[in-house]
Amino acid sequence: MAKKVNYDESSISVLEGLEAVRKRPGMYIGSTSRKGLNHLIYEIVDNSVDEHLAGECDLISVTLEKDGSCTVEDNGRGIPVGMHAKGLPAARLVFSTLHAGGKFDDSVYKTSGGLHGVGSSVVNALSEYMTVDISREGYIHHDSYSRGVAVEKLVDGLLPKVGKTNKHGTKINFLPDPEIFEKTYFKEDEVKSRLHETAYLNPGLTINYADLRGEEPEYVTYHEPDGIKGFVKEINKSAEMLHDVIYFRGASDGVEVEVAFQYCNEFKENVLGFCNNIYNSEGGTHITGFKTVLTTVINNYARELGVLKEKDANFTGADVRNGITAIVSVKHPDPRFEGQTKTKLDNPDASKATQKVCQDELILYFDRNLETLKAIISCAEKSAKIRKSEEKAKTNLLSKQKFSFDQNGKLANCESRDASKCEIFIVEGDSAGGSAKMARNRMYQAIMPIRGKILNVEKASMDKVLANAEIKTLINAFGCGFSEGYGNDFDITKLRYDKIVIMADADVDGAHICTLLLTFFYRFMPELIKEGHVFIAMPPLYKAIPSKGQEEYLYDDMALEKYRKKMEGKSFTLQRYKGLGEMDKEQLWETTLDPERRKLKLVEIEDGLMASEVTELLMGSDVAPRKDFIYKHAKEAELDY
Ligand code: TSJ
Repeated sequence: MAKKVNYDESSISVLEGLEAVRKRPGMYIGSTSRKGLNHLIYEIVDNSVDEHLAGECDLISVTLEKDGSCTVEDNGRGIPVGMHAKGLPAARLVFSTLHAGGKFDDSVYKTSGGLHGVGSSVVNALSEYMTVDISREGYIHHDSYSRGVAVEKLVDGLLPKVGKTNKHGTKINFLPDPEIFEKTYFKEDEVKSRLHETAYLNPGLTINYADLRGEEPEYVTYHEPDGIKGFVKEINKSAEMLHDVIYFRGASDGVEVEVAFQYCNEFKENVLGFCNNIYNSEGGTHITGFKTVLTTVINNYARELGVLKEKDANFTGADVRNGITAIVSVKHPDPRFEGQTKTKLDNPDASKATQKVCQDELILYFDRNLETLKAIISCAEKSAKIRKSEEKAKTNLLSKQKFSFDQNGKLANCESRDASKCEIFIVEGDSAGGSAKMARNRMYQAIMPIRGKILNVEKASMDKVLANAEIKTLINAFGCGFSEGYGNDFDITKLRYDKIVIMADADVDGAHICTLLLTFFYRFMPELIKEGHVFIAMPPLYKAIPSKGQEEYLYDDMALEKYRKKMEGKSFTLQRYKGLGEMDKEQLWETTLDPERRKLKLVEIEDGLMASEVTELLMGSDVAPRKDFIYKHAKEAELDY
């Protein structure tokens, strides 16, 4: 009897806890857009990774099921199923209590990822259904939930046994609740990228991925025995590498530090930080620790070798990192995070430990590998040269800025000054620009036509971009300055438009212009992209005109295929748009400008691997993959707004 009362009480508090999650899901998973959706998977997978870190699991499988649900299974010990002090089976408690850190036995989780463990009950609360199968102690123990509420009947207070087994492990299947999420279709590229990253960070782990949703199922196995060394190799695979990957590890003050890096002949830097296997998109103390030591060490060697003379100024940190791809991965017993997305590692001892380990190991390595050292120093020299020319270009730009504001009258600004409602369309070509100016809602939509040809960004020639009149007009129009290398004039709070929309033809030239603009934003105003202000307009490729019924715009070949199926037997003519210039102003409004009907692709950068790929594509010298990237992302576009 006492037990029963107990159960009721805990189930009530459970409900209240998870009800809060359903009321304010954003508070728990960041957002209910697709980003939040994919996080559900990561929350669950991270638990299995923790089991791996505890030394108890070496295989995880992640399956995107046909019905839209996701299954995560591991070969760990299985979540304990015994009766917990609170009168419920331990496993049920895991899925029905909001536990800070999400772990009911923290001794095991010394290295788990800080804020990221909030999860399994949150995922449960936000799932239309969730089923749990735990194999341990000879049996499969089963449980099930609907929107966070347990629906499985307990047997003598415990989870029902639904079969015998000599295996052990945990299997979770869940379907994100469409009442909560704007979209419930997992984005496979992001899931794969994240799983691949997890495999690099856990060299002893194998992750089997399956996507059973399409007509052709997809299977991928991620196993990366070379760890972060392999990760760096993968990021640099299409670049001209200047030396073998340098790798070292060490520990100091109870913090483990692992570093891999390699320089390439590219004008970019890419330093990724991880704490307890979780990517820190905002960096943090481990990253600053590494950068500080690298800058000092390289400058000291440069003076020692006479590359820098007495009168010369030191290389800046950015100079020293010119061409580097680096991964700094630390394991910390008690990680703290700060920053806008709480992904910036904040522990001062992580910086100290990283500095200690890097200082010792870098000197040990460079003393023995002079050729590599020289190659790295010449990267810094190149960067310093370019930096100086850019500084000049920027000074010129800034001094002329006030007078050059929209000299040639090309920007058709909007009337409203309410930045949250304003949009600016950067339109390829004067004729499309002209139609767009006529078609737009002039209250909220600004139009800036640009001609693509003049804007030819080779890597390392951004000074030319800055000299471009149209780019100057853009910088002025955005109102928030820009930043690169030295100083930081960028202030996103001054941004005059909530959405910056690139509108280019769906052909090679259009893709090129798109790339150039994205490169420009990525390099000089990365916050615009990180904070979700940059979009690519998706004008339709076709207009279908049936002999009877409504005309329809078709945005890609998939849509055309669907339309063909729908119209089977009926006749229609197909008009193909070769470019924006072919549309009259009504068509342009209907298809590309009207917030109710248009399609915009949000430009986003999610995890470390993806960010590196994007950097590679946008900043690298290889043109072909860059084009593919733009096409692919354009093809995957959906209605983001
Ligand atoms: F979090 C979760 F419930 F969603 C979940 C947990 C999801 C998945 C796919 C796996 C897991 C999980 C949990 N895998 N392995 C474990 N291990 C434990 O919970 C566990 C097992 C044994 C012991 C022990 O001390 O004997 C301790 C723990 C934490």
